[in-house]
Amino acid sequence: MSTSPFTSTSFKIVACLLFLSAVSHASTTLVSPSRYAVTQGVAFTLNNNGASQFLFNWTDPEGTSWTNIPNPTLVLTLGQTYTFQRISSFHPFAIMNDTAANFITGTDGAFVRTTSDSTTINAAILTPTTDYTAQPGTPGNTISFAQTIETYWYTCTVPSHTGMTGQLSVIAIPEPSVVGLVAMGLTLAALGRRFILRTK
Ligand SMILES: [Cu+2]
Repeated sequence: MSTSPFTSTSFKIVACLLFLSAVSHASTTLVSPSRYAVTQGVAFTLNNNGASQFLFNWTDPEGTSWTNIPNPTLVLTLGQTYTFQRISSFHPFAIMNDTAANFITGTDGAFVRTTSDSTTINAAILTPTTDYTAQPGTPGNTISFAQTIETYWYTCTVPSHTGMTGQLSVIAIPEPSVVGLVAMGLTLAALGRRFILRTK
């Protein structure tokens, strides 16, 4: 009796599971540390950790909830609408265009503004600015973000709150699909190779 895990039947089952996991991935995928691909429109509610970070909360359409994620980089999909709502007092949340890259440094989850000049910050906020600034409150107002393919940035408009900053990257093809398909291909190739070697 064979004890090989790579019998024809088990190989087919593994291949099917890998394929299903690749094509039916969740709306939100943690692509790399602090970098989240969110492929369907969701409502982000924004809390904060003092004056140092925004904390993002959202629930995917299929029901998965993400809670108090600090300053995530969000990879958003073109054609989807995302809303942002502040849920506590203070710390207005504003979306800026990519000119903000001139005064932002850091990496996913740890971006920092290098300026505290309100004129500079305000000049980068999408216009009309009231449409792209979520004012705080309990709950605060909601802004809607329908976008083009570009890199955007978010920040707290309080000039000295330099760490309340992050990136919104808008892409046409969801990142996890590409990553998932490549991973699936490599896995299947490796499994197939082992299977062939085993059956020789
Ligand atoms: Cu703030």
